[in-house]
Amino acid sequence: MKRKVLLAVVVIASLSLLANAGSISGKVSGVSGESVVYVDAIAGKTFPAPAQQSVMDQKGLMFQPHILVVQQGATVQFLNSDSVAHNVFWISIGGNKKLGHNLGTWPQGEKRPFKFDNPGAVSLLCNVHPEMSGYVVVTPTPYFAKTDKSGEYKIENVPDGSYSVTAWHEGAKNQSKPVTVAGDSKTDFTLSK
Ligand SMILES: [Cu+2]
Repeated sequence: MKRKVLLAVVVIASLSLLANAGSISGKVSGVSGESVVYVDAIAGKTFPAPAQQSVMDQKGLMFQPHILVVQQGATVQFLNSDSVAHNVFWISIGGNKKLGHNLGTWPQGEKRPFKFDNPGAVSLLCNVHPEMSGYVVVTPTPYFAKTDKSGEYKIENVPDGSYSVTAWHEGAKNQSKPVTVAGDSKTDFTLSK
C-alpha cells in the first residue's frame, strides 16, 4: 500500500514538472526527403552556445550527414575521411554573401573547426568535387528537429509559450507559422520551390 502511495506521489510530481514544457510535432509536405523545423529567435531570450561539437564528414565523396542542424554558436568539425583531398566552402549563410567563407583544402584524417555565430542555412560545396553538396542549418534556438524521410518531425522540451516556427528544405522557400505551445502541439507545413 505504501508503495502505491509513493508511486502516486511520484507520478503527480512528474506530471507537474512536465506541465511547463511541451513539444511541437507535425509533418512537412510538398517536398520529398528530410526537412528542418526550428523555433525562430525569441525576443529577449539568448541561449548559451552548445558545448558539444558536431561533425560534418566528407566520406565516399559525399557530405555526411547531408543535412546537419546545429544551434547558433555551435562549432562544427569538418572532417575528411576520404583518401583524396577535399575542400569546404560556402558562398553565404542565410542568404548573406558577406558570410561566405572558404575553409581550405585538406587531406584524409584531418579536420578543421568552424564556429557558426550567424543563423541560417549554409550550402556546403567542395571545389575539388563540384558534384558534392551538403548543408549546415544554423538555428537561432535550441528547439529544432530534422524530419524523417516522410516529413514527420517532433521538437521536444519546448517551454510553454508562443513562437514563430520555421520549416526549411533544400531548394524550397522557408515557411514560418505562429505556434502556441501548451503541452504537446501540432503544426504542419507545406513547402514549395
Ligand atoms: Cu571533395
